[in-house]
Amino acid sequence: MPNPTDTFLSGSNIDFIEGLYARWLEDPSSVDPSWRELFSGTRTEGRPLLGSGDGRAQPGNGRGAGNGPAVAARAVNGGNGAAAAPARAQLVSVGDVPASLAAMQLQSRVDQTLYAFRLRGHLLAQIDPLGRPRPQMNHIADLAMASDAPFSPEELEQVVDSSEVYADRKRVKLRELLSRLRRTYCGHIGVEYMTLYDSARRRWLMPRMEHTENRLDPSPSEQRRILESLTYADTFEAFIHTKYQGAKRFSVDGGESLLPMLDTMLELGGELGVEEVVIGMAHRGRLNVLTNVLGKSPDQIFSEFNGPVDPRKFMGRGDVKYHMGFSSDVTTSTGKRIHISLAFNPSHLEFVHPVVEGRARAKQQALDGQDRRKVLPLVIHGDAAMAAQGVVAETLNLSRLRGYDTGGTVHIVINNQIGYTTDPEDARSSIYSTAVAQMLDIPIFHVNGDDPEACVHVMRLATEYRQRFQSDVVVDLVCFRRYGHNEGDEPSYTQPLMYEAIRHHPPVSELYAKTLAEQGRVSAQDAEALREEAKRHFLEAYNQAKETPALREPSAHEGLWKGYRGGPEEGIAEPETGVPEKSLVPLLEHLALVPQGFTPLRQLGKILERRGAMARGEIPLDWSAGENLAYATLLRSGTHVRLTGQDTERGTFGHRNAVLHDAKTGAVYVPLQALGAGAGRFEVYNSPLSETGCMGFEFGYSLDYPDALVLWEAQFGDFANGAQVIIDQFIVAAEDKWRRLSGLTLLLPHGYEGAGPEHSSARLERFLTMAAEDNVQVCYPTSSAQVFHLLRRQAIRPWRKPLVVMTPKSLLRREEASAPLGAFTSGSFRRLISDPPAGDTAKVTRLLLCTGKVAYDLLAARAKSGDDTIAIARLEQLYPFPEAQVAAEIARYPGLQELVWVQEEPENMGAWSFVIPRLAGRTSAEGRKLPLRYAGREASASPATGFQKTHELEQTLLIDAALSRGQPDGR
Ligand SMILES: Cc1ncc(C[n+]2csc(CCOP(=O)(O)OP(=O)(O)O)c2C)c(N)n1
Ligand SMILES: [Mg+2]
Repeated sequence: MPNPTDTFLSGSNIDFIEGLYARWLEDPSSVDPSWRELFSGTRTEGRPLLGSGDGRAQPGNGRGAGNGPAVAARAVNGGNGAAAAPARAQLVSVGDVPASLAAMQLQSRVDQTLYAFRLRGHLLAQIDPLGRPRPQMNHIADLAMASDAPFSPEELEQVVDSSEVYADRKRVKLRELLSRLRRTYCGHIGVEYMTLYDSARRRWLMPRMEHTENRLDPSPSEQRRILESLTYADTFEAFIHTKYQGAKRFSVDGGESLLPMLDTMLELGGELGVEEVVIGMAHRGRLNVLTNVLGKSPDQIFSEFNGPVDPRKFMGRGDVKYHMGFSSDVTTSTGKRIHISLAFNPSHLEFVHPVVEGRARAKQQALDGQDRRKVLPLVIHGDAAMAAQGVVAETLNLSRLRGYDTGGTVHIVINNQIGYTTDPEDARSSIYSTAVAQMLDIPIFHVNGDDPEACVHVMRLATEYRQRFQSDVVVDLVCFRRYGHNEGDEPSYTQPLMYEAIRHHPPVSELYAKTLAEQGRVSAQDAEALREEAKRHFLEAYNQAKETPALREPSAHEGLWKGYRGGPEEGIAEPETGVPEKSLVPLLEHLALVPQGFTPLRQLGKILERRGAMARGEIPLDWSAGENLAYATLLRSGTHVRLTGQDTERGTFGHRNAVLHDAKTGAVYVPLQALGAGAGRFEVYNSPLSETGCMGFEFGYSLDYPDALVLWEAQFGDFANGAQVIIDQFIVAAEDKWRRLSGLTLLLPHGYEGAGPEHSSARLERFLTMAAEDNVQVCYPTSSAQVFHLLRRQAIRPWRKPLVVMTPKSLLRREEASAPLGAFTSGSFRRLISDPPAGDTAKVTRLLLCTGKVAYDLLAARAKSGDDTIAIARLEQLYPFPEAQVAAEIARYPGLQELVWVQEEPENMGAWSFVIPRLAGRTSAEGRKLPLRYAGREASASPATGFQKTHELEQTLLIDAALSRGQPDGR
C-alpha cells in the first residue's frame, strides 16, 4: 500500500501536478475527479482554484498551454492548503471502487512513482565504478517511491499510461515502465534536473533521457573514437610512469573518461557554434589534457620533465609543468576550427574559476558582446575542492549577472572520491560535491566513469544544454584515483580498502575494449594495435625530447598582445597624457548635463552644476571630475573601459556618479555611455558582494582584453584582503611564473581618517612587499590631475603592468586635492611632487618624504609654523621606485641634514619598511651621510584605532614629530 507522505505532495512536486494538468487539458476524463474538479475550478465551495477571472484554463484545447504548469503550481503553492488535501485523500483510498476509478487511482500512483524516479532516481544510480553501495539514505522518503515497492504483483501486470517516457508508446505494462525508469534514472547516470524552475528546460531534458533510456546509441566509428581517446589517455600516463618514475604528474588514471568527454564537447560544440573554449583546471589530468586535447606536443612535456639545460636561465621564475597554460587551434572531425586556451593555474585550488570566466567574457565582448555561444568556458574541478572552496560559490553567483554573464559554463568534476587523503565524509556535508551548484537552478549530471558511453552521452546533453539555454551545467564524473595524491604518495596508509579494490580494477580502456570486442565492434587485435600506435607516438616524442630539448618559454607577446610590453620599465617612454582644452572642456560639459526630460535628484543637480562651473573654468576640478575625465578622454579615443566593484556605479563615497538615476522615473542615464559614435565601450557595474570572485574575474578579463582599461574597485581598501589569493598568486606573479601580462587596475580607498581598523588601510605594505622585477605599479596620487594622468598613462603606455592605486576618501572633497583645468591639458603623471618652502632653498635642512594624503597635513602644519627649513616631497608612485626623482630632490637642497619618512600608518605597515633600504645611506650634495628617521604611528597589530579622538591625537603627534627637531618622541 503506498503511503504518499506529506513531503511528497508539497510544492516541490510541481512536475507531477503539471503532468496531470497536461493530461487533463487533453482529456479531462483521464484524471481523477478530484483533480478534474481542481483544474476546472468547479469545486462547489469557494472560488475557482485555478486561473484568474476570465483567463481561466480550459480543458480540451490541447497541449502547449504554456502557462498551464505555472497556473497549476500557483494553485498548489498559493497558500490554499485545501487544494492539495482532497486530492491526497483520493489517492490513498482504494476500497470498493468502480474499475475505472481504480484505474485512475493506479495511474495517479504510477505518476507519483514516475515523478519519484525523475526527482530522486539519481540517489539510487550506480555511479561509483568501484561499485560501493551508496550511502544510506533511508531518511529520504521519496526514495521508496522510486521502485516497484508501491505496487502489488497484479498491479505490475496492468497496462498504464506511459506519460511520455517512450517516444512512441502511450500505454505499457507497469512492470516494463518501471524497469525502463530504473535503467534511465538509476543506471550509470544520475541526474538532478527536476528542481529546475523552468518547466521548458525540464521538458527539454526529459525526452532526451527517457526516450533513449539515457544511453548513447553510438556508431562503430564513434565507439572507436572513444576507445582511441581512452587508449591515448592511459598510454600517456603509463609512459611517463615508467620513464619518469616518482615524478609528480597528477595522472588522470582512474578518470580517463574525461578525455572522450572533452573530445565530445569539442566535436558537438563545433557543430553548435562554439569557436573558442577557455579551460580552467587544476593539477589532476592536466598534462593529459594538454597533449591529448590541446595537442601540445608530448616532446615539449617530456622536455619539461627533463628540465632546462641551463638551470640559471630560470632562476626565481617559471612554474611547475602541471600549472602551465597553453593554447592551440584544434579542428573537429567535420572541419570546424576551435581555439582552446587552457588557463595558467596556481596551486590554489579553484581560484582559476573566476579568472576563466573573466577571460571568456572578454573574448565574448571582443567578438560582439551579444552572442555568448561562440566562447565557452569550461571549468574542471576536483571533488574535494569544489565542495569546500568558497571561490566556487562566489563565481557561480556571477553566472547570471549582467556584468559577468558568460552564457553558461560547463563544469566537470573529476570526482575521484578522495581529496589527497581525505574521504568524502570528512570533505563535505552534502551528498554530492556539486551541491553548491544547485544555487544556480541548473542540471547536474552524475556519471559512472567506467561507462565511457554514458560519459559521452551526458557530455552531449551538457554541451547542447549550455548552447541552447545559455546556462551553466555540471557533470560530476565519478571515478577513482589509481595512485596516491601524486605518484610518489602511498594511498594505502589511509584508504587501504579502497586501494585494495583499485589494485584489482582494470583501466577503463581495457573494460571498454572488452565490451566492444563482445559487441563485435572493435576486435581485440585492433584495440591492441591502437595501443601500440599510441606507445609509438609517445616514444618518438620522448626520443625527440632527448635529442633536441624543446623546453619552450611561453611568450607574452602573441596574438592580441602584439604591441604590448612587459619586463622592466626601463626604456618605456613616459607618454604625454594631457588632453587639449578644446577636447577636454566639451567632455566635462557633457558630464555636467543630463538628457532632456531627465530629473536629477536635487543633490545630484548641485553636483552637476559644479561640474558645469569646472568646465567654465570657474572652480578647479575635483577628484570626481579628474577620474571621470580620464575615462571620458580614453573612451573618446576608442579605448574600452570596464569598471566594477561594490557600489561602484555611484561610488562608495558618492563621488563618482557614473550612473545617474531619474528621481521621478527611476530611469538610468550613463553619461560615459553617451559619448557618441566611435567612442569606446564603457562598462560599469555594481559587483556582488565578493572580492575573490570579482577581482579574479577582472584579472581574467584583463588577460584577454589588453586594449581596455580594466579597473576593480574595493569598497574600502582592506576588503581586498578577501581577494588575497588573486593578488598574490595571479596579479603580482603571473608574469614571473607564466609570462602573462595584465594591466588590471585596483582602486583601493586608503587613508587614516579615524574610521577604525577596517576602513583605514588598503594594506599598502603588502603590495610593496610583493613588488619586485617591475611586476606591478603602486601609486598613491594626491590630486585630481594626478589620478587623471595616472589612469590615462595606464591605458596609453604599451607597458602592461597591474596598477595598484591607493585612492582617497576624505581627499575626494578636500579642496587642495582639486586642480585647475590647466593641470589636465598638458603634462603627465608626476611620480614625485616637490613642495619646497617659500623662500631660499639653501635654507632647507630637512626633507620630509611621504606618500598620500598626509602630505596635506604636513603642508598645513609647515605653513602654520612658518618654518622655511623644511621641504616636503610626496612620492606619488612608490613602485617602481622613482629613484631619479628622489635623487634630484635630495640634490636640490644643498644644506640638507636629515631625511624624515612621514606616514600615517603604523610603523610595521605603510611604506616605511619598503623605503628604508631605498633611502638609507643617501648623502647630501656635499657628501654627508643623511640620517633617516621615522615619524608615524607606533607599530600596531591592527591598522588603526577605533576612536576618532584617539585618531586625531595620533595624527597631531605624528605631524608634530615630523616637524620638530631631533628624535621624535611623540610617535
Ligand atoms: C586552496 C588549496 N588548499 C590546499 C591545497 C593542497 N591540495 C592540493 S590537491 C589537494 C586535494 C584536492 O582534492 P580534490 O579537489 O578532490 O582533487 P584531486 O586531487 O582528488 O583530483 C589538496 C588538499 C591546494 N592546492 N589549494
Ligand atoms: Mg578528488
